[in-house]
Amino acid sequence: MIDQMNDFIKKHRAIIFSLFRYYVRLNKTFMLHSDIWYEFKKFVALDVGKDLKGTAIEKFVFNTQVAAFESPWVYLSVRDGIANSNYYKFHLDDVTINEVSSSEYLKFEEHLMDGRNISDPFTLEIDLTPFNRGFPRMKETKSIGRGVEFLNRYLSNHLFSGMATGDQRLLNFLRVHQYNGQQLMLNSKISDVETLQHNLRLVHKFLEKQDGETEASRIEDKLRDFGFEPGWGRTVAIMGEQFALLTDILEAPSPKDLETFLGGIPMIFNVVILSPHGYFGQSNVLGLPDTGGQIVYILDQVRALEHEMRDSIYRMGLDIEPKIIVVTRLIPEAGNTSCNVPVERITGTKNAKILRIPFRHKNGDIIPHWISRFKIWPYLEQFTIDTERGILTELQSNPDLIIGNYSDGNLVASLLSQRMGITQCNIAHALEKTKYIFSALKWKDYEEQYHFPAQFTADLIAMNTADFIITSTYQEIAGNQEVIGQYESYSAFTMPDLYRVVNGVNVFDPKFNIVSPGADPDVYFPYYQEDSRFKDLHQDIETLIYKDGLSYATGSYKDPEKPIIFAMSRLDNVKNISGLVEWYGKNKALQELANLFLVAGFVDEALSKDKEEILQIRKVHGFIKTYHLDGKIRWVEKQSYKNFNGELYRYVADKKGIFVQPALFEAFGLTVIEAMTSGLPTFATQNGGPREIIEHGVSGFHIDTDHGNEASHTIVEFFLKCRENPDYWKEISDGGIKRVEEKYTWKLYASRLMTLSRIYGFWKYVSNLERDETRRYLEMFYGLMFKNLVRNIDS
Ligand code: UDP
Ligand code: LCN
Repeated sequence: MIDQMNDFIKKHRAIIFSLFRYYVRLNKTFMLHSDIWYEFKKFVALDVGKDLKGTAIEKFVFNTQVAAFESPWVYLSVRDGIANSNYYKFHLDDVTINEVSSSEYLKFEEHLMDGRNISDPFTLEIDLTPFNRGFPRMKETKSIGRGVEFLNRYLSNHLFSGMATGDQRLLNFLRVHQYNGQQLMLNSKISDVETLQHNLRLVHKFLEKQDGETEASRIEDKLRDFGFEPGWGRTVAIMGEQFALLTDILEAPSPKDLETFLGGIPMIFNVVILSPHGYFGQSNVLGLPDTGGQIVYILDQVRALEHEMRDSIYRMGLDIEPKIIVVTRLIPEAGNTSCNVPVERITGTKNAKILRIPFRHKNGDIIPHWISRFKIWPYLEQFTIDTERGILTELQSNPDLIIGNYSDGNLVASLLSQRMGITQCNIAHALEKTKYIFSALKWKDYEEQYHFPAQFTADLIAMNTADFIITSTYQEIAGNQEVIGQYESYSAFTMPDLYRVVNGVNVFDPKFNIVSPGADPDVYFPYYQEDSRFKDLHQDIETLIYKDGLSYATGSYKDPEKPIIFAMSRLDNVKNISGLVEWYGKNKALQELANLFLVAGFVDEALSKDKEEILQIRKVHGFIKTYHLDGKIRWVEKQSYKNFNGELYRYVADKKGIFVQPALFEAFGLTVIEAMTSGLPTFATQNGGPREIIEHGVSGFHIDTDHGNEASHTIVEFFLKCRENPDYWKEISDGGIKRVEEKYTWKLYASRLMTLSRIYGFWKYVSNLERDETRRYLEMFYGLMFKNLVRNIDS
C-alpha cells in the first residue's frame, strides 16, 4: 500500500498537497472515518480535487479510520482490510508519507490529547506479541472465528505426525478422566501407546462378535481386562465407532476424525456460568437497566446445554446427571424480582440453578442496592472468592468448564479458572469499547459515568486468559470491510496517562469461534402456527396497544387500522429508540402509512434509577412533542413476560406490521431473531450483528441508523411496495422465518459449544497451553493496573 501511495504522491504532488491542506484547514485535532470520507467527497466535488476520483488515494482515504492533525504532520490509522491496520505519517511541507509503528502512531495521539513530549519513552506499553511466539496463528481473514477447524488441522499435522510425543500425550489425556473418584476411559493396564494399539485390536475383535445393541455395562468386566473403563459408548455399536476413530488417529490422524473422537469424550459434567451484573432473574426483569439479551441468552443456553450434556453423557454409557450453575449477584433490595433469593431452580431444567452471591464491602457488609454495570468493579475480587466457596458447596467438586459473560463475568471467570485450573470460555455479548466515540483515547471525559479504563483492562486480561472465546457473529470479532470488530479494537489503542496497547489481542488466534444463539422455539414461532398460539393473551395485548388511561403508557392512535411499526428494547442510548421517534417524526409519508408502537424502559422518568435511561425518556417525550406525534404513536413501558412478548410479535404480524431495531450499534440482537421467527418483516441496524443475521431484501432489511432519513425511507418503500404487491409482506416474512430456522437454533448452539469445550480442554492439556509467562504478565497487569483503577470507583 505504501509503495503504491508514494508512487502516486510523486506523480501528483500538487493535488495531494491540496487534499491534506484541505483537511488541515478544517482545524480539527482528530477526525473519524465517516467525517474523513464525507470531506473527501466534498473535496473531489471541487475542481481542484476531481482527478482523485477512482484513484489509489480514494481507497486509502476510504480505509482511514482516524486522522490526527498537528500541522505540518498528519498521522493516519488506516485499515487496509479486515483485521489489518497500518499507520502512516504525512508531512504537509515535504508532501511525503511514511509508515510508522502502532506505538509511534499512538504516541502522537497521546501528544495531541494533552501536549506531552512526543518522545516520552516511559509510558507503560502492553504488548503480548512476545508471548505468542510458537503458538499457531491463522493467516486468512476467512478463517477468523473458525478456530477449532484450524486447531484440528494443526493438531493432526503437527502434534501427531510432527512430534513424536503426540500419541503419548493423547494416551495420558485419556487416562486423566474421572468422575467422583470413578476412573473413566482407560485404566492402568494401558500405559504406553503400543499397548493401547494392541488392546484396541483385541477389543475390536471381541466387539465384532457382540450384537451392536448390547449395552456396555453387560461386558464391562471384559472391557476392563483390556484396559478400557466406562465412557466409550453406551452400546457396542457406539464403542466400536470410538475405538475405530482412535485406531485411525493413532495411525494417521485426520482433522475430522479428531473432532468426532474428542467431541464424544465425556469430560464435561459440571458447568459454571458467570453473569454478575444486572438483575438476573427468570421473571419481572427484562427491560430493566443492564438487563436484556444476556439474561435471555444464558437461560436459553442453560436449557439447551443441559439437554445436550445429558444426551451425550448417556450416549457414552454413563449415568451421571449434569449440573449447571449460573452465578450472579444477590441484590437484597430486589423490588418485585427474585434477585434477593440465594438459590433458584431454573425452569425447564432438571438440575440447573441460579446461585446468587452478594457484593460485599471490605468490612464484610452486604451492598443492598442495584449497581450499574459500569461501577461494579471494586466488588469483583471478593465476589470471586465467595463464588468459589459457593460453587464448591453446590457441586462438591471443581466444575469442568467455566463460562464468563460480558466484561465483569469474563474477569471473574479468569480469576476463578486460574485459581481452580479449569477450562475458561468467554462470551462478550456487547462490549462497550466500540459503542462510544474515542472511548479509550478520551477516557477522562467518560470517567465519571463509565470507568472505561477498568473495563478495558479487565477485557484485555480476560481475552488473553480465556482458553476459547465464542461470539455470535463474525462482525463481533473482526467487523467488516468498513467497520472495525469489537475484539479487533483491542489490538492497538491508547489511554493517555495510563497505558498504551500495541498488541492486546490477535483476532487470528484460533481461540475465536462463532457459535450463534437462537430464539426459544416454544415462545417465538411463526404467527401462522395457530394451534400453538396464546390467543388468551390477545385481550391484554389489545389493552396494551390501544387502551387509554393506563399509567404505564402514553399516546393512542387516531387511525388504529394502520399497520404497526413495532420496536422493543432497553431504553439506553445505543438502542436509539429516541432516534427512531425522530426519524418517524420527520417522515410524513411514513406517518401516513403506519403507526409507531414502542415497548421500552419507563414512560415516567420518576420510576427510573438509571441516568442514561432518564435522558432517553426525556428525549422520546421531547420528539413526540416537537413533531406533534399525538395520535400516531403509542409508547408503553418495558414488558417482561416472554410468552406475552412472543404473542405480541405475532399479534403485530397478524396486522401486517413490521419490527424495527434502530440501534446505533447492536452486537447481535436477540429481538431481531425473535421478530423474524415470528414472521415480522424486520428492519435492523447495519451496525453490528444484524448485518450478518439478515440478508438485505430477502430475510429483512438493513437500515443505516447513522442516517435516519435514509432508514425511514427504506421503511416507506417497503410499505409502498406492499400496497402494490400484496404478496410482498409475506415474501419477506417467510424469508425471515427460514433464515432463523436454518441458522439460529439453540440445538445447533449447544452441540457446537460442547464439542468446542472438549476440544479446547484437550488442546489445553496436550499443548501445555497454561502459558505461564502470559499468566504471570497478566497477573502483574491485574495487580498493578486493574487494582489501582478500581480503587477510585465509587458506586
Ligand atoms: N426484552 C423484553 N422486554 C423489554 C425489552 C426487551 O422482554 O421491554 C427482551 C427481548 O425480547 C430480548 C431481550 O430482552 O429477548 C433483549 O435482547 P437483545 O439482544 O435484543 O438486546 P440487549 O438488551 O441484550 O442489548
Ligand atoms: C447483549 C447485546 O447488546 C445484544 O446485542 C445481544 O443480542 C445480547 O447481549 C445477547 O448476546
